[in-house]
Amino acid sequence: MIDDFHKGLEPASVPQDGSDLRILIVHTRWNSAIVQGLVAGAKKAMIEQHKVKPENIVIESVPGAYELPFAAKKLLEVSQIRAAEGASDLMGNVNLLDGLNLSSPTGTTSAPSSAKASTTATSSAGNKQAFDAVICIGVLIKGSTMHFEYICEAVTQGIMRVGLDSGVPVIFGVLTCLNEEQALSRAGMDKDGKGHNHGLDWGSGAVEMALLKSRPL
Ligand code: DLZ
Repeated sequence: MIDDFHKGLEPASVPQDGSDLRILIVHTRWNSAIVQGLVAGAKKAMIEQHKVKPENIVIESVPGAYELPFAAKKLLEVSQIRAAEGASDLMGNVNLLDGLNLSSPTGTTSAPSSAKASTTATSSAGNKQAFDAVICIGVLIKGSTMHFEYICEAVTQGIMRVGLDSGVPVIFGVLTCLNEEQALSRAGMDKDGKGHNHGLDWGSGAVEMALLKSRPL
């Protein structure tokens, strides 16, 4: 047994200051209770460990894990257009969004009322800073058919593609579990309390990767 064993992600060697970052979380409504625990973990790490401002964390929801890559791509694009619009405003130029009918700063993804409220609250200030990182959060639990394998493969590839194509880090916050007990343990929600909330690691990972993206080399 290793004495100083650290469960989950070992902290970075230098503090990761996220106070200037804007982070998007896209989560599923499948397996909602466990997903909410993971979302809470990601937010906790970003706010308490990395000083990300709560109003700079935007939360959107999608139906299931299969929809995560599309939503991440779409919302990233919208945030980048909004940021360009902000820069254009500052220069006194023509509005780049004229004719584009984008109704909200975070796009048009439908969400349940609870998730929508938090999205509106965080985005209504008209923040035009593009997202510095995205965290896609979901829980896939194996059933009795091949469905699980196909969705896992598609989501994994899709999330990686969004990150590589956009140049914005996209964290793979998707648990792929054989049963519900495994998922509960990896969300730190197991009965015996031995589990670890992987959402904490995803929050820290998002900050670290966002800072890496903009680090002068
Ligand atoms: C259909 C389905 C199944 C069987 N299981 C899950 C799951 O465990 N976790 C999850 O996030 N989504 C699941 N889905 C829904 C798919 O991800 C997707 O929403 C639908 O196939 C519609 O595209």
